[in-house]
Amino acid sequence: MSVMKIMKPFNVVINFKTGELSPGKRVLRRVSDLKPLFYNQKAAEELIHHDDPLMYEVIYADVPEEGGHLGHCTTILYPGRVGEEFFFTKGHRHEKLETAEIYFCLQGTGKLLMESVEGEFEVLDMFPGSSSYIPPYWSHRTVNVGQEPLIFYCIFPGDAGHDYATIERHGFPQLVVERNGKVQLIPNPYWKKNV
Ligand code: PAN
Ligand code: ZN
Repeated sequence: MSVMKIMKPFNVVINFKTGELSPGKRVLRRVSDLKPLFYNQKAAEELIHHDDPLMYEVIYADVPEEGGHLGHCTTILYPGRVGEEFFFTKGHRHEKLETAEIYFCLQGTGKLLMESVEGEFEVLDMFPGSSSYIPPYWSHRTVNVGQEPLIFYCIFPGDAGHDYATIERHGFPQLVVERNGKVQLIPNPYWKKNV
């Protein structure tokens, strides 16, 4: 016999063009919220002092953060750069490492960077209709490499939890930059392999 509270089924409505999820709870992330994560700290400081641009919004459906439930949200990652680096999400691994996630892209063009706990690195393209499976044990970060907002829908186990500190310490193995008008992945000199 389950000890979970029985809750009522419900709908949320997602606008595929804007990423609005309603009803939902919105979290905003500005350049200052991601400050330690940028390769070019001087460029980040300049942007923060100028107008501290909004990088992304996450809109969460109201679901208990418990096993058995499925957390779901939209992310709207705006186009832009800090120095050469395209705007990205903080990136995290799940506190409960053995939990997976699905990212379904609604609008825009992006890269999904992933690193396993063993230090393997993988990148998937995100485009309208792409549905990316992030298996258990992989850290994940999205990068907007286009001119439009990158909008995607995420579904994850309610009890996954978010560990941001590990990524803040280690970084990802590669950076996504614009050089000579092109999107390029280059080695991250500050990356520390997970041990
Ligand atoms: C996503 C992310 C969302 C924002 O819902 O949380 O895209 O990225 P950060 O959490 O790295 O700021 C997800 O992966 N949830 O588990
Ligand atoms: Zn996640």
